[in-house]
Amino acid sequence: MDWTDAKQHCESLTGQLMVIKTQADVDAFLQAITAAGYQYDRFWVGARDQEGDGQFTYVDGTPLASDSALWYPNEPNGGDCVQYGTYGDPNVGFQDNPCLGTDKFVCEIFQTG
Ligand SMILES: [Ca+2]
Ligand SMILES: [Ca+2]
Repeated sequence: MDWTDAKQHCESLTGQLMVIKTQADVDAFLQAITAAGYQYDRFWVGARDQEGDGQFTYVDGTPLASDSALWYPNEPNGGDCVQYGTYGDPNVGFQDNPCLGTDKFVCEIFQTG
């Protein structure tokens, strides 16, 4: 799915497109994709800069700083929707890419009780 379809799919499941803010979030993401059999892949995450180039916002409304240490080297560099993953080398991080690309994604599902 593209970024928008992925976001809506997660919302239809009473969740949200994965939000990664901390190293603990990164660890949970890597654990989830490894458990699902993925490696060296990239996944849409719940952040984009719809409001203006370089002003990234998570789907929960909080900002994603363009100088966050979670960005891959030399990113962001002009894309609009954020992916997180590995890119064929040991590094992992955010990349901004065209929103209409088709890619995997991880939903966070909210639970009560
Ligand atoms: Ca952009
Ligand atoms: Ca980019």
